[in-house]
Amino acid sequence: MLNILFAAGDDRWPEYRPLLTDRFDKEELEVNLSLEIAPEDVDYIIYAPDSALQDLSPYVNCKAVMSVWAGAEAIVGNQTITQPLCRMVDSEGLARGMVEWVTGHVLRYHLGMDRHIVNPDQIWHCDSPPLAQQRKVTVLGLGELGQACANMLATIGFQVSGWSRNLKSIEGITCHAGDDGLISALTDAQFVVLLLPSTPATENVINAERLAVLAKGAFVINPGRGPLIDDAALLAALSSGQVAHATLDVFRVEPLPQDDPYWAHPNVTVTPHIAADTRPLTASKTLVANIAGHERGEALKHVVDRSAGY
Ligand code: NDP
Ligand code: OXD
Repeated sequence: MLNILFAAGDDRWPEYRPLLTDRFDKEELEVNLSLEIAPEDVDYIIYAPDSALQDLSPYVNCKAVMSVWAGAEAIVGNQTITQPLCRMVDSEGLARGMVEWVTGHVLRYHLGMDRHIVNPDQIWHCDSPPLAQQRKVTVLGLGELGQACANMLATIGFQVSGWSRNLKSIEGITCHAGDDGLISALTDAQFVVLLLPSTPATENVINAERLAVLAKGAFVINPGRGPLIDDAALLAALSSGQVAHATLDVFRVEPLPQDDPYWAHPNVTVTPHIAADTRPLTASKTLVANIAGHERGEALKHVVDRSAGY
């Protein structure tokens, strides 16, 4: 019998409980899944960074902490988590949501939808948009989510470049890595999609110098994390027209304070950190599969590299 502590928020428990139970049954694992278990008896913790449980030091026999979030920046610094820490990777739910959100926002700008949707003067805008193959899109971060988005955008026909820490080889995507690679990836890009984790190395990766190499009138789409952008530099680039419009889903402070200039800016679309939710149905499948695999002696999947911060 495995003891699985659910510490991903009591509000999430009613939805997760039957789904996790069903998945454990399918894996033929006998478990005690509960909100309360004596710490020394706990085998695995299903966790969320916003959990009331912050001191994990009493869980001395815990084999792994499995976060339901993809981003790990809020937990990598928790010194009481000494157990292996796994993050959420879910190609059937989270990644699909991100692909839909990113593709939707890229297509909005590519097709110039706004001027037809909001057209109070009833202007007959008859210039048709170019084809996707005439547009360069750069995706910063080619991990689980960045790669899924880059592949979809390439399938639609965009010229897609990507940037990551380690150089990748992905069919249909021009891949770059490292500092020089970043400037090459961004030069003349008409769209930039940020899907990097928030780490000390990625803070302000989008700054004045890098915004300046984009194509004039580029679009910036950030579903990654707020600290990836130097906000003052982005606001200046929006004022000068170097950036035509930005869609921002994540911010340094969330919810975004009412007096933040992003709210009032006519060329900024704010969405409230909804780009890609963890979907309990598919997330339960990946959580339980990881635990079941580990119990069979397989290596844990999606383990956070604490030294890299993601
Ligand atoms: P991954 O860890 O799979 O991918 C991260 C990518 O970023 C990798 O390609 C990695 O490079 C690259 N990277 C990391 N550090 C650097 C660096 N210093 N320089 C260049 N590239 C770097 O993460 P996911 O794709 O699963 O998620 C990405 C982020 O999306 C999450 O961290 C989270 O912040 C955000 N997110 C936002 C959501 C929302 O609703 N808004 C929902 C879910 C996630 P390499 O491949 O070489 O390691
Ligand atoms: C996540 C997020 O990291 O929703 O999962 O941002």
